[in-house]
Amino acid sequence: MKITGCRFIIAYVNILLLPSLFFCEKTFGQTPVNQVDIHPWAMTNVDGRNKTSLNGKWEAIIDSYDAGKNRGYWKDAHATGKSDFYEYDFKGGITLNVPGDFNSQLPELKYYESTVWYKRSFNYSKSNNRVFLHFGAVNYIADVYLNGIKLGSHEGGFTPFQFEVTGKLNNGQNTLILRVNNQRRADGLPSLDYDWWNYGGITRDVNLVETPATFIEDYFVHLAKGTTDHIEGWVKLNGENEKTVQISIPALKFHLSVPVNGDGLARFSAKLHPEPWSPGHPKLYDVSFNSGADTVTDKIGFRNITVKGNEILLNGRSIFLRGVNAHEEAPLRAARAYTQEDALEMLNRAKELGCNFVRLPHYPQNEYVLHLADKMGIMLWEEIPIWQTIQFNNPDVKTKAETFMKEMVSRDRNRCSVIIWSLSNETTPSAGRDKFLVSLAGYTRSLDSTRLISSALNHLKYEQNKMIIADTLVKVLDVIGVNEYLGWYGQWGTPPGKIVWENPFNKPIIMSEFGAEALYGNHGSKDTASSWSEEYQEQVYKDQLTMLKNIPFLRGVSPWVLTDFRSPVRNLPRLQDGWNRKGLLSDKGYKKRAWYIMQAWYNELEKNDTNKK
Ligand code: GCB
Repeated sequence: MKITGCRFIIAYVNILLLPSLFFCEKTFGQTPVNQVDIHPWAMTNVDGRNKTSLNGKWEAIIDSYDAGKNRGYWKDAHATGKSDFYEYDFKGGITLNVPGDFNSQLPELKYYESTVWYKRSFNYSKSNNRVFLHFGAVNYIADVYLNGIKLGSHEGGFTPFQFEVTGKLNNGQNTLILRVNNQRRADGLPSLDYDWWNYGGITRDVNLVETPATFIEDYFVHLAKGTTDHIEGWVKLNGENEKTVQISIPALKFHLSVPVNGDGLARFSAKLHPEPWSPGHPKLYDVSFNSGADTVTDKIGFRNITVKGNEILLNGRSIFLRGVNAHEEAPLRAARAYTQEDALEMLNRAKELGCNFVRLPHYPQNEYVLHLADKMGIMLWEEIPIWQTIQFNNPDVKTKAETFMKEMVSRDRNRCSVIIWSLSNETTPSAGRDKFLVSLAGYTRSLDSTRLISSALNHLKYEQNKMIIADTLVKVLDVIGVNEYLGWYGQWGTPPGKIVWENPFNKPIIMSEFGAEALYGNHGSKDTASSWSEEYQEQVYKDQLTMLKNIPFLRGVSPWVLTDFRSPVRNLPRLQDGWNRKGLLSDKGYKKRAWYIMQAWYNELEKNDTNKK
């Protein structure tokens, strides 16, 4: 988006335009009791566990000056004597739904960016199990207190975290208090400026998870890179009591017992012939992992995704990604989306458009989205919130990026729908940026070497009629994502059919963003951007398709964006009113004219898609 400054880096222009497996045993280790854990890990597949939901109505205090930090709100103190008093109380105040962002729940919180304290009491009956408090996501910083004692903190609004509370719970009533702060930070990810709503709060599920003393903490099962008949993977135990892990895939008559090494890791590999997962055949297998008293089951699809020259290959066959971008928002409620129904609605609309691919920009969405995409046969791009300007020279920010990447990859690496891990969106090349992102690319591959690495780049050189990707990051990417807004932030200059894209990299290119704004129902000139009309947006899409169909090495597209979404930087009265209007669908879900242009092209492409069978 960027309203000021250059959209693309244009050099020599006189005409136009503005513009091998690595295991994180160290970081995954069990946190010693009493130690404050800054970046706690989270077990994979929380839904496959013995869990008790702590969702529901939580008591809350709006603390705009963040005063409760010094005044001890986590103590939940109550006056007992004649002369003492406290100037806060959860009782009798407001309540907020968990999960749910706080901004959309009360009118006075619409633009709120500061602290809200949350409280919830629950009963627990002592058992021999180990117990964990698991949070699907809290935006942005969470300080977590159990019965007046700090368990730890977590930074990052879109990934899960947990604290072990074994031995810390009362037999009977327990009180959980969270300080949640969604202030934007210069050293945050994202940083201060971005183009979506900063929904704060406990935005995803909260669960109390019970496990045996030794439990299955994490696992990764997949086809060996480039094969369709060779499954490999590992299972990581937490605890010391068990010496073997059993893995079974009953539908393939596969049952294996694997010894656990000194680090709690059981690696395996086997010749097997699963039916490959693809959009036309989204086959999932029940896979179960057992060790001692713990069993976890999952539904896993097997496919491989590779690149060869300019091609992207799914199970060895060339594919074209018919995509769309979609924020995690429920536009009808003007709120952060968080339910299964929200996820289904978004993916159904993408299917209706003719998509086999959805780019999830610019942060990891709810796990529901990924499970549904597995089931529905939709390929996904997942990204961490490195959006435009962040502090690339700040070592703390680098640590945060690695942590967010690790949290996303560990949560989702068993989801076959995810084919691309994206490092970042529209960053400006510099020595500091290159060092940071090159290292992040290596780190991501060390977490998962089976997927493709990409990034959405927007530094382009436009010379006469040639379009050249001018970003040094290309060298570490498997797939090059390009965001270009020709017809909107940048003028065409050359007729769309005459623009020649260059690709000296011998790598596939995806047009990861393009589009234009239009207010649904607003009609006007197809030639004037400032008409904000459906006709202008439609014309941009027609022109884009003329150009895109001419790019021989283009392997996918994802227009910006499926649905209008809320953004505080979009302040044109009547036309925007706090909404980014680049949706193919309006905030009420109505189709704009441009929708039909995309849909017709996708229908045409689908007819020739050999992967749909
Ligand atoms: C972009 C950004 C996206 C914005 C979009 C816009 O390049 O990646 O986050 O919302 O443009 O609408 O300007």
